[in-house]
Amino acid sequence: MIKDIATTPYPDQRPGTSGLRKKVPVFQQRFYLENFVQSIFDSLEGFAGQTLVVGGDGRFYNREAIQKILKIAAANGFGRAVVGRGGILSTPAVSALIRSLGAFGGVVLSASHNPGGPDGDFGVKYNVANGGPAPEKVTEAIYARTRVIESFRIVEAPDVDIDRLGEARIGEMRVEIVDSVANYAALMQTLFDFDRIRDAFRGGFTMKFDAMSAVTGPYAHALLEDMLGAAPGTVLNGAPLPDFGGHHPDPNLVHAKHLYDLAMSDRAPDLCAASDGDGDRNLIIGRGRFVTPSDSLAVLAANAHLAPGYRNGLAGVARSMPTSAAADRVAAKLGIAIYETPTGWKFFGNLLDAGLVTICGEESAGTGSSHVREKDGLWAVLLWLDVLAARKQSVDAIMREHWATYGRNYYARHDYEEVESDGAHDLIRTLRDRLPSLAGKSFGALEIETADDFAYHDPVDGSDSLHQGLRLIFADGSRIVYRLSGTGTAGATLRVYIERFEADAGKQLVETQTALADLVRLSRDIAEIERFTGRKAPSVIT
Ligand code: VG1
Ligand code: CO
Repeated sequence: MIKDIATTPYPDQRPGTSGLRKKVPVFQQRFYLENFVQSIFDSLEGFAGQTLVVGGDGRFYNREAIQKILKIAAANGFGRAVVGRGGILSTPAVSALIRSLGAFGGVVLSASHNPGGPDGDFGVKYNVANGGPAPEKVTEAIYARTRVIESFRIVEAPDVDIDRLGEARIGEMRVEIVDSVANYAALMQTLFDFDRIRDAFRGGFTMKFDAMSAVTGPYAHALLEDMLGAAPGTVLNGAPLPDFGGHHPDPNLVHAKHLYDLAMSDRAPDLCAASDGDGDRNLIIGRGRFVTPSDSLAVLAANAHLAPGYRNGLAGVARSMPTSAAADRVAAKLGIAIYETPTGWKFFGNLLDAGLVTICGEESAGTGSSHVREKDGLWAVLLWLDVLAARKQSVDAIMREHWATYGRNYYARHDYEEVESDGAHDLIRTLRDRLPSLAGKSFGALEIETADDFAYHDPVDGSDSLHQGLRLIFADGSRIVYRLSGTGTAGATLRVYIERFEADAGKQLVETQTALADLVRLSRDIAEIERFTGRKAPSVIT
């Protein structure tokens, strides 16, 4: 039976960089989730009888949310829902399923790398028919709807057993519970030379992959250990837990420090890798060599043709604006286009759909390609494995060669997390007002050539996105970029991105913090970070 239930709007349901993210208790407020989901459906047209994919990273509240979403989807007229067993689907697996089923869209339940549990974070994101996150005009329509919503529709029915493969019904809607991994694993087999990678493992190649007690565990066990023959025990923390074992499932040098320490030790395997809560990010560390995500994008762009799925080369490359320009140098050499987009994967969708680019990446550990419309953690690991197997060199050797060929973009991101919101906004506003006076100014040997507020004009749909980060670009190509996070759930997070190019092969093996020291100092002084945030130093450096 379909019920129409009266509700009142919540004022805070504006999707950020990647969906709506809030603390679990916020989502548990009466009708909070229902309002948002009904607002999603109210902003869409033409889904009667169509398919909706639903899944999440298994964090606390995933199961309850799925039951509610299924009942609301049924009441709104979807014909079929496809759900990963146990409610588990990684973000790239949702994207792949939407595409291979020809689904109308999908709902991804995740707050990505943010901690989970009863007091942790939860998130809801809507993906469209191309498999990618809804573009801004859709997310803004959803938000507008949440401000005026008066009721939602829901089927009154018992919960569906999401742990058993097979079919069920809610009202008129069919519900299919599918294997979380199979479709995704099949897609990976079309892209990479599994025989070659298997040979490498057989020949003694060693790796550790840390699933961080999050969604990629089942995928990594199946792909790396079962299909590719990596030694049992290659996958660490491979069971998804609702609270990720109490950790941040964030594959960076702070939350995956144990992996970094292992890679730098004399017990180091050939490759250490990790992924985040929802499986779209990746961390790559070779024996004795950490690869920054920006460099990883550049190396993968330069070597992708070695993998069968990219044998014919790349149409183009796209990177988010704060990502280093290392990929630009590869694109220039390959004679292909490079696009610079705002932060967030939703901006790559149009470029991928139009066939303008094949590989995309963000400095925040996200890399992906035209195979789906999300960044994809295990895909990046598999492409690295395939490149390593093809080139038969170490990660370190490949990086050194890459820098010698293209030059090195030293890069770091400094995060000032959970600072007071007013101060952070004041900092940005003040700096934005000063931009015109900063251009042409010199600080020691560093001269600012351009200072602007990044705006993006989408070449495919003609839309404009303003205020996407403040850029200080120096005469030697160095950059400092400032922006506020759009995924945090407490206070504000200031992100400062610092980059310097080094063409001289003799100066390419300096420690990153040393190489960037002058720019780091300047980044704090120019924006008066301490005055506005009360912080002398960042909380996380990646
Ligand atoms: C961050 C990253 C951005 C990424 C986004 C979602 O956004 O900087 O590059 O696309 O997270 O990734 P922000 O607005 O906090 O800087 V995920 O793995 O959290 O879905
Ligand atoms: Co993620």
